[in-house]
Amino acid sequence: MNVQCDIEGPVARITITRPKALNAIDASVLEGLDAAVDRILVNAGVAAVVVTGEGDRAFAAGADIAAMQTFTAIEAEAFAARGQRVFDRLAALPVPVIAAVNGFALGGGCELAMACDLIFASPKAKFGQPEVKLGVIPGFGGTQRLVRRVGWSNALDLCLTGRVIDAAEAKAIGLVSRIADDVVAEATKVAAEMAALGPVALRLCKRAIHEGADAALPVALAGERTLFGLCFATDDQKEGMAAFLEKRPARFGGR
Ligand code: CO8
Repeated sequence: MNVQCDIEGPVARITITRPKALNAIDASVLEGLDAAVDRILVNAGVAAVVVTGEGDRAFAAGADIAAMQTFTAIEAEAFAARGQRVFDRLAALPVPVIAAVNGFALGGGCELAMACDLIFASPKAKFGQPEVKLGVIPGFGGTQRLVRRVGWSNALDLCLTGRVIDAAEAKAIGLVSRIADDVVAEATKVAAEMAALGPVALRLCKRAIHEGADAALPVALAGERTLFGLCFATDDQKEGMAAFLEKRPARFGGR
C-alpha cells in the first residue's frame, strides 16, 4: 500500500514509502493512509501521531502526476474527493498529529502536511502549491487549508504563482511551527512529550480549536467553555491540579 504505520507505545508513525517517486501520492498511498487512520482510531493507546515520508528527499512531491495525466474530469473529481476524504479523516483524528517534513512537500504533499495539526520542517524542506504550473489547481484541500493557515495574501501568492518556498520562509509565514535538523526525531520527541500530558485534555483542546476554527466566535467560545467544563469531570483534572499544588509531577491516567 506504499504506507507504513508503526505504533510504538503512545506514538504512531505513518510513513509514505515511495521514495523513488519522491513519495508521490497515488491511489495506493491514499488507501494506505486511510488504513493507517483506521489502525490508530481503534488503538486507544495512541496519544500522538507523526506523519513523514521515507528517505531524505521528500515528504511527498505531490499527487502522482503520471497517474493523473489521463484522468477525465469525472475521474479527477473522484480522485480529489477521495484524497479530501482521507485527509479529512487524518485531520479529524482525536489526538495531535505532527507532519515531519524532511524534503519536498509540494502540491498534494503540502496539502497532506496541512491536514496535520503541526508542521515541523528540516532546514532543507521545500513547500509549495505548484499545480498551476501543470494547468490544474490544488484538489486535496490546498486552496482552503492554506488560506486558513497563512491568510489571504500568502495563500494567493503561493497558489497563483506556484512558487516553492524554503523552510525558513514557510516558518516566517506561519506554515511551519518548528525547524529541526533531524525533523523526524524532533517530531517523535515532541509527540512523546505530548503523550505524557493529560490525554483527555489534549483531545479536548484539539477539538476546541478544530471545531471553533470555522464557527462564528460566540459559537466557538460556547464550545470552548463546554469542553472546559467537561475537563472538570475527569480524573486527569483532579490529578493535574493536585500535583501542581503538591509540587510533584502529575501522573495522568487518561480518564
Ligand atoms: N508525481 C509523480 N512522480 C513524481 C512526482 C509527482 N508529483 N514528483 C516527482 N516524481 C518522480 C519523478 O518523475 C522522478 O521519477 P523517475 O526517476 O522515474 O524519472 C522521481 O520522482 C524523481 O524526481 P525528479 O527526477 O524530478 O527529481 P528532481 O530532484 O529533479 O526534482 C522536484 C524534484 C522539483 C520535486 C520535481 O520532481 C517536481 O517538480 N515534481 C513535481 C512537483 C509537483 O508539481 N507537484 C504537484 C503535483 S499536482 C498535485 O499534487 C495536485 C494535488 C491535488 C490532486 C487532485 C486530484 C485530481
